Amino acid sequence: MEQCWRWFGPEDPIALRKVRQAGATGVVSALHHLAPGAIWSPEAISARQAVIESAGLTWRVVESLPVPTSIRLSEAGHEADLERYIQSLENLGQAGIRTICYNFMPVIDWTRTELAWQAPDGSLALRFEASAWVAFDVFLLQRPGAEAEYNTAQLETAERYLAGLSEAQRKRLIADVASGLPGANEEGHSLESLRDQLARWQGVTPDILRKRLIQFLSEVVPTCERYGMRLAIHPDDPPRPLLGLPRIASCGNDFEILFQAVPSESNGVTLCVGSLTAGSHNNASTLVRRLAPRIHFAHLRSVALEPDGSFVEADHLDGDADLVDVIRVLVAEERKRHHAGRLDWSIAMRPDHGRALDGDIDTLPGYPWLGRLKGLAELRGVLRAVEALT
Ligand code: DNO
Repeated sequence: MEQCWRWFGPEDPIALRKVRQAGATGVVSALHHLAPGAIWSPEAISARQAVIESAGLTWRVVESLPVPTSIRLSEAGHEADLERYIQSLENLGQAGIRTICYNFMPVIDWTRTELAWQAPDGSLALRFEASAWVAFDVFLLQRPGAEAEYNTAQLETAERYLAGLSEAQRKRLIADVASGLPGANEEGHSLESLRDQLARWQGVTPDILRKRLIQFLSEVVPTCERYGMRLAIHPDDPPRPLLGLPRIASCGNDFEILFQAVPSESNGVTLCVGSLTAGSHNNASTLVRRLAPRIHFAHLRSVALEPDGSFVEADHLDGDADLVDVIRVLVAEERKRHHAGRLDWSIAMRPDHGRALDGDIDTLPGYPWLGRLKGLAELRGVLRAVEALT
């Protein structure tokens, strides 16, 4: 498995020199300055490639090539956006980039209620607090119909939670949830614009969204096949419906439906262990075995899940998921591909997120320097041991 590092581009406070010193050889990046739907031109792609290569690294994975909302909503005129998406894929294929991560989550991408939860050792982690979520949805956003989706105990706990927050903490909660996290599909929202966006999605059921995703895949996969490229859908994070929006990449069945509908191996998945295991219905060891041939990219991290659905991002090897087992299965899968002569079908991995440690520099939420450095070092140790012993 190639050890990679997510780098947000020239604006990223972590220089590529540091990425190389961390021991990564591959870079996961995107042209974040381009709006979703804009064509990624050959010039823009090769300029980014040149910067990465001049640091002695390779641009291995695109995370993400965002799917414009018009396509996910199947709005009038979305065909032009689709053509541009295919053109971007074509340009990436020409440039030799083979793994493309994307997601189909509506309005809000990955979501947390706290971006600096202090762990007992003083490090700062991302956290999703169930009562904060209900408080946001029912009392701050005041989404029509939200109240009916929770039981009395949940509503009472949320009310108490909200009553305990200062004005500044309430503002913080709104900003943390609505403003969007790094790499998300859409620009951040205020409460007002979030309500407007939700209105756009009224009536879109999971079935409708799934059909659109399958349609999208059948349109883009032929281009991927031509270049030996692999699409890797990112799972819903957390893997449950939020704000009444449909989420269709939350469990093994969701992915299998996609694979059956569009059987090409170019239609694959990003195994984001932390996203998937934030749902008690998912087990990392089961999923990695079930999805192995379609896993083209792995986000390695783990969460500690609580009975009410709250979760906190744990240290990489210390959450609920058995990452040693996950790595063992991925190494075996990759070897199988290599033995079959598919030498460039390696599985890229990156340490996903990390806790901010004392001495860390100010970075994007979830993407600290020291926390990820520690994560990558631990994962590399496991990888080396698995490679040597299996
Ligand atoms: C969070 C990331 C997501 C991911 C997108 C993929 O840390 O895993 O932002 O990049 O959902 O499309």
